[in-house]
Amino acid sequence: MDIDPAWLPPAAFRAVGGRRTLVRGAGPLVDTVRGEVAAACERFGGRMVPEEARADLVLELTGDTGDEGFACVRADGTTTVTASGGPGLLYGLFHVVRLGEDAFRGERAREEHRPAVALRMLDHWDNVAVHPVMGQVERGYAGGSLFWSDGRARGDLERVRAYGRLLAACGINAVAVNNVNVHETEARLLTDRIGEVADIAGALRPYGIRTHLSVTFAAPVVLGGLPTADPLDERVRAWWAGATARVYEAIGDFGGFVVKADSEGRPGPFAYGRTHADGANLLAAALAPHGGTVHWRAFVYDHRQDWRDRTTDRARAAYDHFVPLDGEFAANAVLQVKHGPMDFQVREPVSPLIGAMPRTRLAVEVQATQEYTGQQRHVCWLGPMWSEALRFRPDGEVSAGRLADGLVAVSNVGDDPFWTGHPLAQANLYTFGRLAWDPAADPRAVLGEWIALTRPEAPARLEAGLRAVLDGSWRTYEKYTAPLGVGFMVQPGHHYGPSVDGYEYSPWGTYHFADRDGVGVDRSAATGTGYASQYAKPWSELYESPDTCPDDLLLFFHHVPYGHVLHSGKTVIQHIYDTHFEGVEEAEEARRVWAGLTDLVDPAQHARVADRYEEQVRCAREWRDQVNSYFLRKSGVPDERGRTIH
Ligand code: GCW
Repeated sequence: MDIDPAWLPPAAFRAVGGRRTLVRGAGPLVDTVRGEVAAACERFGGRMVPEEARADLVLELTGDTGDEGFACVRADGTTTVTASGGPGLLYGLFHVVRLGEDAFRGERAREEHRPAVALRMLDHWDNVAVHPVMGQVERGYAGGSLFWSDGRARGDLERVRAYGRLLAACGINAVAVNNVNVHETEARLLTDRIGEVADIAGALRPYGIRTHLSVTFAAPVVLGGLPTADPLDERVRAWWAGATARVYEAIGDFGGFVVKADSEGRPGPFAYGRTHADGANLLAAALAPHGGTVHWRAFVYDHRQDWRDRTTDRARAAYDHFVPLDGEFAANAVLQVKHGPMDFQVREPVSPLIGAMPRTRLAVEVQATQEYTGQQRHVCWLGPMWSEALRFRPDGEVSAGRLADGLVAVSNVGDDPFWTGHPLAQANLYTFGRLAWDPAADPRAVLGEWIALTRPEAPARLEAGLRAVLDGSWRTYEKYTAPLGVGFMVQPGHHYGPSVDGYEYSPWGTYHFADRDGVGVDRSAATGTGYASQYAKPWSELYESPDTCPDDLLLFFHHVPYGHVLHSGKTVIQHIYDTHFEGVEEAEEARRVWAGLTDLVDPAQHARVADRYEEQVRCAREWRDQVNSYFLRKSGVPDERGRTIH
């Protein structure tokens, strides 16, 4: 099967390709721009023109827009894009592609575009060797890895280059090529196997993408033969400096390291009585002379807790571990924080760490791979969720300050011909890139862009159909899964499908505490774990009381009786029943809408999505029936509307 062109089908270049274009400037990314325009012209009959000739489109390396910014203006029949850096010129070209014919109509006042966030990154949780439990890609739902296959580099660099092209077209500029859980084979990418990483970096570079590597904190021991990985040991520091210098010999523009330390059993500084700042600064020092950055993950919590112990609250962990270290991290260390305090659930509050470390560089991590949101068998467009998180202001609506230096998504891409397994999951990847470029963008406008690019000739009925099935899909998914922010209730291990008590008596810190009287986790300061007080005002006050806590998050913050009345006017138990019935109905309706688009979508793609809708509806019914039956049996409260609950 051919590889799906995703949001860069040839027809997306029709407007550019039919015109006379002048590209002015030199450098590798300018060559990429030239190559793109030349290919489009070949297809659509336009041409590249020389200096003196009249041009419809000028793409020019000049001005002062910063490396990634560009300006666009149209006057006297010519559209001009200027940029002071190669990446900016490339982004400017893709901007014109997005505008399509509009780029060549009338006049356009000069507009400057610059990314609001400097680092826009995808982390691949790809293993080099197939892991006995996690497989080739940890939490991967799109086939194998684009980069690795069964212990080796996959070698298909054309595909990697095509991937880089798609990423550049939505504004992503960094990729980490291996899993943050760094196993034995993968550890060696840092040393004797760096050449394989260099090949990938070479294929991504023409699209302005820097390559990063996940490394193990124990590398000096497992690769260097040292007796310790203590960050304050001179031998350890020298080993990292040497290893890092050799990485830069192979990859001159290498981005840096990603580290998961003291997290879910990975090695880290705690073993040596050192702090996470000591750990991060060790790697930061090795990278600094070369201009690299260490991304140090804040996903540190006790994954061996006793479910009987109600005083330990996993949600508190990142804040408790890291806030005392504010100000201690090196300038080229970035703390990478999951957007919520738990783990990529369908509904979580924004992590209180965001905004609480003003003297530390921060990157926010979201999960495009749909581990907890339907595993790319369900349609769940996450744009609105990410947008809510990115618009969150730690001190209320007061500051418009900088939230993060970086935005990172765990990639949802594999070697699948549609890239993302579920063809409609491509929308998540595109939306992530565009929101990373501009976190204030309206996600629905971004969805519109994605539709227009992906299907340039789409009749209104297709556009409306795609919007109908994608727009509300996150809320639909939320409705038929765990209610009111309580989270989890998934099958342990693989995390697909319902199991209400699946994690209730486990060591993972993921409980809902349902009993015959009520459900939810008391995280208030007055009577609970105190998590609510990790927020600044007004959030700490708002979350503290069930009276002011938003309905969506009620069970995340409070344990309430089933008869507790929500702001919506419904009781908690009736809300659970109603949303679960509605969620299934909405999934069925989406399946119906998709079925009506048969004549407008490529048959292979239509069939793939139609199959997945069968599975989504089956699974949604399973969720509905297990969750509703569970709560009926616990509470004894019947459904007001007398529907079938088993
Ligand atoms: O969500 C959990 C996943 C793990 C993952 C971990 C993490 C890479 O279940 O598979 O490990 O988060 O983010 O480190």
